[in-house]
Amino acid sequence: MCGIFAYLNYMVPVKRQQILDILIGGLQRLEYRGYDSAGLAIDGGQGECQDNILIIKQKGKVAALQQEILEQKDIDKETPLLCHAGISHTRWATHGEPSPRNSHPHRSDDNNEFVVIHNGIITNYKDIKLFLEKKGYKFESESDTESIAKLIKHLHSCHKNNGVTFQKLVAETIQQLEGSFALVFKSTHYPGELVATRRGGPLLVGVRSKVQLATNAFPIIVSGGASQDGTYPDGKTVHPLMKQLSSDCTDGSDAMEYFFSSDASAVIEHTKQVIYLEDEDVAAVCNGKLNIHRATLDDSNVRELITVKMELEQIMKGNYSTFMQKEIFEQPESLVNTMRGRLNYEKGSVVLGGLKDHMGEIRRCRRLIMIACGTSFNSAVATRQIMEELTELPVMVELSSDFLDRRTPIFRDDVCFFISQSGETADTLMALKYCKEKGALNVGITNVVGSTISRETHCGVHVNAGPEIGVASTKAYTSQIATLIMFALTLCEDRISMTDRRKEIMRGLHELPEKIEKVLLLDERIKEIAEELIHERSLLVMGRGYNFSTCIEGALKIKELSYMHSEGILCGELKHGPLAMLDPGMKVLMVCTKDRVYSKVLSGIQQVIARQGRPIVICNPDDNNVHDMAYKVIEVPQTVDCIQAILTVIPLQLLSFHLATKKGLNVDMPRNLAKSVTVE
Ligand code: G6Q
Ligand code: GLU
Repeated sequence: MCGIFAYLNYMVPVKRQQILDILIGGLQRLEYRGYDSAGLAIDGGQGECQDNILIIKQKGKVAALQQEILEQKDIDKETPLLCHAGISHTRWATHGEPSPRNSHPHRSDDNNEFVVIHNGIITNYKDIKLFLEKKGYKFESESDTESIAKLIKHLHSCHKNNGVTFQKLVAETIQQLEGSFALVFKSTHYPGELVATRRGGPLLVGVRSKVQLATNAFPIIVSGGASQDGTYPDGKTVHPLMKQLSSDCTDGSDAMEYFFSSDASAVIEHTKQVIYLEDEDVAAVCNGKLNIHRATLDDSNVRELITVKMELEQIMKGNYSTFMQKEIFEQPESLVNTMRGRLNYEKGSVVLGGLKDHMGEIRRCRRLIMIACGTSFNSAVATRQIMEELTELPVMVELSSDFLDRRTPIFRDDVCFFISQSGETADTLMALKYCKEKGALNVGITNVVGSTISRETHCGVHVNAGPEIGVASTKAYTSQIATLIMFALTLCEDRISMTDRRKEIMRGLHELPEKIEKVLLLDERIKEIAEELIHERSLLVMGRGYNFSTCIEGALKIKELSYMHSEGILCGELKHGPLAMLDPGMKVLMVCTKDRVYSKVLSGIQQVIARQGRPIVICNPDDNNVHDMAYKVIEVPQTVDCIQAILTVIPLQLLSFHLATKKGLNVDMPRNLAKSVTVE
């Protein structure tokens, strides 16, 4: 995935320097989404001239782009520009190595007549490229995106300047595209205009106006509908907002600013009024007026202007060195937020508002299937057992990509959960579309409000962990587990036989934040252990039962942050092969807490030390059995068995953080990764 950010000011005087600062600031907020190269496009030249577009782009992080801008000598940064459109992009390369020429914006020709920024993959770009090369177009990069820039120029030339609107050109262009995209276009033919569109990639529009807008519902203009200035075919009806914008404003109230972005975190410091675009929407700003067009109406004929609840400090590091560290230490609070208004311990009730209209259907289902990737998949593994116990239903956990490869049979009486922090992961989205076609009831478990999965599922629950910026998921993971446990509790609330078990689990959740605070106090001890482990060639993490998810999630954290090999191993499998990896003196991590499989894990520890292994064991306090065998122990408070995984994973989150820090690696933006993988 990548970061898209664009800014348009209309009748608002803004200097080029300020515009550059706004664009760079937007990219910095989005850098966690993709960061192997960055670029931007603004009106070049001097003063208000809009007849040429200046593209500046560079390999590396946004800081490298900033340096490139500083080295540009002939930019007039001081003349206020009354109307300007700028676009910017942080890339996560899929086609063509990170390099200046493969970076975005991509252009249509040497005159930069059309420039475009893109998130996603155009799967038919080679066909488009071949067609355009036969028309004489010369390509200069390996990126699939360049085909889009040259295609829109080709379509423009086919119109032979017959006054085709920018919006219509973009609509024609995307009809030729296959694959996924979020796009923003700029052109010398349409100065002061931007057009944005999406299919499978997130994109929103922030709106800032000096005056209260006439409406917060933007009607969709179906192609063949209203003309560019928002008047409808009858020549009379005018888009309500247009009244506001098209009236002869003398008090400057026609002044507008628009912010296009991949997510709200880059917009909220400017405005909290945003519109989430849907697939196939074409949002065009012309003469300061925003129109949203579609070729065909979808199930809603308006787009709401909503107020984002995210606060700026939520996306700042605060007193922490990295977002990941902040998010690890935020977990007591994020779990409180996850349970707020849902778990009422005193009343013994759990209410998940987002599901209430579908609980009847969910109760009648024959099977639960949890579908996700990466850490989100691990949260499904963490809760499968309690889901089985409390629902007495078969529960499947599926990796989205493998689920799609197998084309797993899905039935109308299945309930499918799509667990995704970002709500934009392409594989999980594709799995959602597959399950929709099969007629299953689809439930979204997401952390990003307004994300595609949260909007395309029948119902769902926001885990409410707050914005998670660090690429390595931590607080969203523990909140996903708590959310899924709460779901399981709602499904058995009418089972008398489960009353005591429910009470025990609810008490465990209620006490959880305080117990997490205790685990976080281990930070210094974990840091010392990290220094001891940093030279290990591989870190094996062993456990079973409810703690097996901690093993695979801990191993994933170690891999993605420290780049060391690590593997989560089911203790029950040790003697079926993995034990052969043990060398005398080899340090292994093990998780052994007091639950139904405690004695089996103890025997696993014995198998390790029988081969002179040196286990570092995450266990409950004062466990003499473990103390007698372990090389070192990490003690976490005991809690209910199905909640214990939330406490046992935190030492491994901290360990991976310290391993990465000790190695001088970028904790928030590990190499080759991105916060949300919006490409298959
Ligand atoms: C984990 C990574 C990664 C992530 C998956 C799924 O630390 O961030 O494994 O969990 O890419 O992302 P979503 O949860 O956003 O679908
Ligand atoms: N597929 C495009 C490229 O490789 C865009 C990748 C992205 O989403 O950043 O340039």
